[in-house]
Amino acid sequence: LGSPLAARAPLPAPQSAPARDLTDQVPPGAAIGDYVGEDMMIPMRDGVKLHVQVWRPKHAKGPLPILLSRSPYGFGMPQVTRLFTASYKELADDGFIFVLQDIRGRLGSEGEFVNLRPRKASAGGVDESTDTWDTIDWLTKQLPGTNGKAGVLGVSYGGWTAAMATIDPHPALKAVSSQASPNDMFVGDDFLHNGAFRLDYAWSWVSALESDGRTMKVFDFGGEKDAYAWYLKQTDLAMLDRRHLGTTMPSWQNFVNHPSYDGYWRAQRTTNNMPKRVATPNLIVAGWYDQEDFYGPLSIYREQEKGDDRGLNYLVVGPWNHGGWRGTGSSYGPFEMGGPTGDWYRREVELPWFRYWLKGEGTLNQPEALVFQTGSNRWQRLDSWPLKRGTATRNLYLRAGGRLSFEAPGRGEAAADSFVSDPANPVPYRERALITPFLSEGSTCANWIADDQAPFAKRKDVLFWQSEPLAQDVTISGDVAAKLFASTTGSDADWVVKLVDIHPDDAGTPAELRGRQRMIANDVFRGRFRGGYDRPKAITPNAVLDYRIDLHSASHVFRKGHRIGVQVQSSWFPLIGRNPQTFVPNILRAKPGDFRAQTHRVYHAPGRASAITVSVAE
Ligand code: PG9
Repeated sequence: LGSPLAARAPLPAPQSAPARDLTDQVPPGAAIGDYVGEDMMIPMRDGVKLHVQVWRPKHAKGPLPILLSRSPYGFGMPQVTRLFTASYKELADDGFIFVLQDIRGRLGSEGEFVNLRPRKASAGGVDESTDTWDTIDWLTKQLPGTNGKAGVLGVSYGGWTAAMATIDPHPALKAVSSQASPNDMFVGDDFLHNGAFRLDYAWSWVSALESDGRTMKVFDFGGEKDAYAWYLKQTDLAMLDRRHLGTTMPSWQNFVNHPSYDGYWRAQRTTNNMPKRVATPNLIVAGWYDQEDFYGPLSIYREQEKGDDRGLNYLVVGPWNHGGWRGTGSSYGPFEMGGPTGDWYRREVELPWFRYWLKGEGTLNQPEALVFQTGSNRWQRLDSWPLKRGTATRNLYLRAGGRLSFEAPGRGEAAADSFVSDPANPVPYRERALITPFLSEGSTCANWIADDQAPFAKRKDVLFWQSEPLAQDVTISGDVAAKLFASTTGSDADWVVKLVDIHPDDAGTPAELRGRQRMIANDVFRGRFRGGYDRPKAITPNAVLDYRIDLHSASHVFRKGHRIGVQVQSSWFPLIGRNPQTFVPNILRAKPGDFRAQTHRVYHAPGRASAITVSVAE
């Protein structure tokens, strides 16, 4: 294909991945600042005991509320120290009784771990909500020094357990904050996006959690540093666990056995389990650059909002990657955010939230949606998300000659652009993707969305459109979607769409940003699911079909002098496992011979006008 990336960028210096301390017991006499810790085992209704660390201030002036975090990853002392001295510092300084719990089947807890354990099937059953109920019940009755109130807080898996805590909540549960919680693993979170398998992440995560009983074990890639090279060598993905680990892993085999949207995925969808009428105050937190769970929090907010007649469902979206609000949050990659947004959020939003609901202190000055506008670097206090008024839906049309315009294509304009998508040479998602075992600290993988997208626009297997330099600022606020009219010579295809903000390439722009293409919205859609995620179907070769691809939402100002750009491609490796481009019933079982190069076309003619739909502030 003559890819300009064929001469691949040199590997950055190898990163050290310090081993995490996964010992989960509190050492005797452990103290962190004013906090002292101890281990306890709490009985659940089925007799299984779950391990918790309880940390309380030595010099508490009176009874304190409980803040519970529930996780499958374990709480080693270095992590706990970091919690109290950094990421939970504001809460810790104010004074709470922190309870850190290993969920069922993990580390010090008994029982069986089930990844994203669905809601109990029968009255006597257990799930994460019953385990939370039993934990809060025991703590409020047995633990001295509590004020009888509890909150649940966590990020990602921990955010999901916070969301699940709202199901049949314990009367002592007064508020939660579900942060970066996944909602639907098939549609948009960690493991698949619109049915396209997130290969690199899924393998790293499942092998870390499910290859060594209750503890974490980072997969050994045998010294390979280049993720693109390692995953390209892996054929027959259904057998990856048996081949590399000599065993099967439940989640991996579930991915293999549920190639389309069935009861397995439906039962896991968080909002299918959460109460239809919101009864527990929930501060839902999301990051615009969340590389793992961006769909989750925004879709949970939106669906819960339908049953929020009591006004208990709130949204915060900041300029952060996954969990970035637990750090300083001053920048993301080379993009400065105008101040320490993470510190500000923890001090001014999260702490008042829990003080108000759990201690009855302060006032709740929380807008319905607190949304950071990127590009202008300002927080907006909004009555709704997305906005109900003040924006107009407009199409950014993909035009002939690589032009992007708010004007629709006219008659006589060239009808389509095409490219050859070759699974033997998929488009990388980073110029040089490093192997990033799950939990390897200091990895840059968490920042990949900040990467300059300009090098990819030069590839022959990436279509690229750009606007003229903007005569004035263009502000978008709300949903972003792609409508593609497209065809393939094959019988299946992935469609990846990226919306980018292109910085001017001039002396007035800081060197690092010159000509840089900043990602504003993106996603992938697996063509076979055009008729529904539960109805995979071969694509008729050469048929022009329309695809609607959810690019989620954005709040961004494209500055005067910048250009708006769009890239379309059909692979994104190894972020997304390759589509063989020949329809096979199960892509994880595809054989090397199924992977074929195909020609893909994107149309931009009247009646077949491909476009990106945005909400432009009026
Ligand atoms: N994104 C991670 C995850 C959440 C839920 C299930 C699987 C993975 C996490 O960071 O916890």
